[in-house]
Amino acid sequence: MRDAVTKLIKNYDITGRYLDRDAVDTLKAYFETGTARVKAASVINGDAAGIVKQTGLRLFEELPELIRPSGNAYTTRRYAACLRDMDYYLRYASYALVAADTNVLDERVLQGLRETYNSLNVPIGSTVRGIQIMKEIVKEKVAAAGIANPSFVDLPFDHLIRELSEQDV
Ligand SMILES: CCC1=C(C)/C(=C/C2=NC(=C\c3[nH]c(/C=C4\NC(=O)[C@H](C)[C@H]4CC)c(C)c3CCC(=O)O)/C(CCC(=O)O)=C2C)NC1=O
Repeated sequence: MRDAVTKLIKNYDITGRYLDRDAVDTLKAYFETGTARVKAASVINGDAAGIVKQTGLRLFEELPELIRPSGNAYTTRRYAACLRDMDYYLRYASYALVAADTNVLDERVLQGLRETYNSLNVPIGSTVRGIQIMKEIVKEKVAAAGIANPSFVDLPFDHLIRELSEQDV
């Protein structure tokens, strides 16, 4: 697992360089956005269950076939598994926000996920839609908490969306 700082130091250490101007700019940006990123994470932590619940409601309202008898989220067990997955995405997105790096998502969430979903017929497009809805809800809450320019919140969600959507080769 890595964050923006360990990633940077690792890259400079590999080539035995002192931190140059680019590195300092990257570090400055990391520390300048630090308070906002931590605040966004605490907005998430403060209402994680509510965010997951709202995401589910909006997703199933938009795609009601998911919870009909032929749908993948039909039955109490699968409905719960779906919301649990959304909870995983939210929790790991909050880690990635604090780290200012998406590596934790690659290592802990995305590895093997598409294969698992494909083998269980979990619809990836609908899951991606769920993550988009969750991103919007989180951004609304972060903005409502008075954090200016909440666009940095996009990073982990967009990464999950991009990696999950990727076509099979
Ligand atoms: C922390 C990293 C991590 C992730 C991400 C994870 C995902 C994950 N989701 C699973 C299942 C599942 N995932 C879903 C999700 C959905 N179905 C839908 O129709 C919706 C579109 C969607 C919710 C948005 C469902 C319904 C299952 C159960 C499928 C089944 O057992 O038939 C499974 C199979 C094993 C299980 O049921 O627990 C895994 C491994 N597990 C992990 O440890």
